[in-house]
Amino acid sequence: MMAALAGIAAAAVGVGAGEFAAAVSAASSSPFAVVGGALIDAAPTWAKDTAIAWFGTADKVALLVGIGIVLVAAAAAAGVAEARWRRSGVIAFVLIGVVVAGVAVTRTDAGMLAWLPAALAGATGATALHLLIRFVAEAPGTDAADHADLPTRRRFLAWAGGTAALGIALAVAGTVARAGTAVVTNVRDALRLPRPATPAPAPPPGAALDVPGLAPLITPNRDFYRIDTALVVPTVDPASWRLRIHGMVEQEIDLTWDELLALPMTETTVTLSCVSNEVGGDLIGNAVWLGHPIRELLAKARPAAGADMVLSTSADGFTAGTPLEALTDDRDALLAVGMNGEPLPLAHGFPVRMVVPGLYGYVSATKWVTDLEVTRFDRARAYWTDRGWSERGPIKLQSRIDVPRAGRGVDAGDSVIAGVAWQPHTGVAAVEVQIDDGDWQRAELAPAISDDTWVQWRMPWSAESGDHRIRCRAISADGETQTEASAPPAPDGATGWHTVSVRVG
Ligand SMILES: Nc1nc2c(c(=O)[nH]1)N[C@H]1C(S)=C(S)[C@@H](COP(=O)(O)O)O[C@H]1N2
Ligand SMILES: [Mo]
Repeated sequence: MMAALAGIAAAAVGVGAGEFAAAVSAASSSPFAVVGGALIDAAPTWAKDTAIAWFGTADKVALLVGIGIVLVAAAAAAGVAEARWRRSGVIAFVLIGVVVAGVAVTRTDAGMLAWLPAALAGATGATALHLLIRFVAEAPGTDAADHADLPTRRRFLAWAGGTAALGIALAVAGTVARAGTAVVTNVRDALRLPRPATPAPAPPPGAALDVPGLAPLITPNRDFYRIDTALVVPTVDPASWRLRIHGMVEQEIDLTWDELLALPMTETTVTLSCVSNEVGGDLIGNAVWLGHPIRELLAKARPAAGADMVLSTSADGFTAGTPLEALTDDRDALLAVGMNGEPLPLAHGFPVRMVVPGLYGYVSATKWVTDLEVTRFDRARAYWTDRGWSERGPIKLQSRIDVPRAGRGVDAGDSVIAGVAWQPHTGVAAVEVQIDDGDWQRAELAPAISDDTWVQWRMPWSAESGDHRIRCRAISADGETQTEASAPPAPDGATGWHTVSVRVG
């Protein structure tokens, strides 16, 4: 009996972990839904017809309940087996996890991490069973479990009950997160954003180079890197969204979603980078943002003399400290509502975020923003500055080689080297490339959309057989040459030359 309970409690925590992981990760492959979906697809027509005849529109619920009953029975059996033959139950849990993970990746809507929730569920369940069974099986071959002394039984029940309760709590938390996401996703899907009073200029002809493997000039939303501290993506309903501008201002401002959308909208293309982006890394993207310039709102609020920072706060408590100047000068720092022609995706700050050309995200790009406090750097601290990162975060001059990829073979003969270079709000004047110890050569630089965006570059290369080292460096519109000195991301952004080693054969 105790062994069976151990199995069921372990299954509960495993399922809870899996459902929670599915709800909060982009994977969203709930192990239950995966098994249910696969069964529906595999079931012969007569079975489907019978199910519908028996259960009507509740057929799917009936299916999930059925899967639950089978799972409880299997888990109880695995517990009993584990008590008899050590590892057998644990292995059964792992196998179930592996099989469901395998099914998950073959589903048509499978994302890259589709296997994760089921794998986590199996691993968690197996671990829990391994730990719980220790109370039970002192004497292999006998069900010593039920003869355990009272204190042992009590402790077992407490642990098994706690484990099962944890599983239920995780599953409930996952369901709540999913429901919130579903509601806000529907609101987002129904939204029509206003047309910009100032549309983004079209990219100049030739701005997008035709080189396979080169990062696209505009990063599609689904490929745009995501960095934030939110375990569960905040779900903010525009109907209840409000922005407060306060602190060292003459006029406090309180803005609703409808009021924001009624203001003139600007559209602008801006490259956003994470301070944690390593040299050659991909925590960077370029998008067309739609929003209202923050400088207009601050002009209405009238910051007091002596203020030099705006502390922005998100719905989930994240904060960033942005130099007041970057929000009041002529650059297009936006309170953004749109990204590449759509409302902001939930993970990128729906309904409203900040985008400030020239500054790393951690000091400027607050997603799900709800509060702007005008203050001073010597009075307020922000999330990452409290954790040792620099107070100021201008994006450093950088360049990256996208083609050829490191470690990939290249065919000898006519080839091409290509990449991107950026220093938003300054602009890039040139990119140079060095092959092995040769001279630095100027690459062809495509025209930039603006100084706020990255720029693509390429250079023809007659690749000779052998191993080669390719490096690149950018020269900014200010005449600065990208430094060779290599620095890690902390505390204010990585530097160094991106270097790629390739074998030509
Ligand atoms: N609310 C909130 N906003 C945030 C963050 C965060 O953790 N929470 N991270 C910032 C960081 S470090 C970066 S690099 C950018 C990334 O924006 P993205 O996920 O849309 O690419 O968001 C910024 N805005
Ligand atoms: Mo970041």
